Amino acid sequence: MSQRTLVLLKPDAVRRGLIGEIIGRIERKAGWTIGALELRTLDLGTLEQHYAEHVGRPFYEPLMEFMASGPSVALVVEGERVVEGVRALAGPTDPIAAAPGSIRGDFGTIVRENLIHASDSPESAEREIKLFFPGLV
Ligand code: RTP
Ligand code: MG
Repeated sequence: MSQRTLVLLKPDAVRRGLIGEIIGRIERKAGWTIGALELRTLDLGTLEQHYAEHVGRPFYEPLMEFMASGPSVALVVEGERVVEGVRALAGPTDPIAAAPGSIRGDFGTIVRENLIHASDSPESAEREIKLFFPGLV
């Protein structure tokens, strides 16, 4: 089943020079393609909408500050089961619990600075794609 998902390479991934490494892993999956891609420092308005589900949680404010701390790379990935697939490549939220071989497992240590965001459902993906790439059909 072909799908789309919204992926963010977070500011830690960009600062650490891991854009190529992470996009390379996504790109090498058979049949997956990149439908849109942009380097951008995310503004608080966009981030408030993106992380609306986390308002009020203790990690919300530091998360917003971190996500606005430098450029991120936003991309749309298209292909067979990409929603589940990119989250599998990323690994679980806590990088220490993430298996080696996953992006977070290979490169992360801090829960907040876990390198990558990927939509958690096809419905979230469509909402997030509209938010980050309003011109994309
Ligand atoms: P994401 O939304 O970024 O793809 O990550 P996720 O689904 O794996 O994790 P989620 O629960 O949606 O949390 C969003 C992001 O908030 C940061 N976080 N910090 N306890 C903490 O300090 C904490 N918990 C979550 C992470 O950056 C996480 O990806
Ligand atoms: Mg999430």
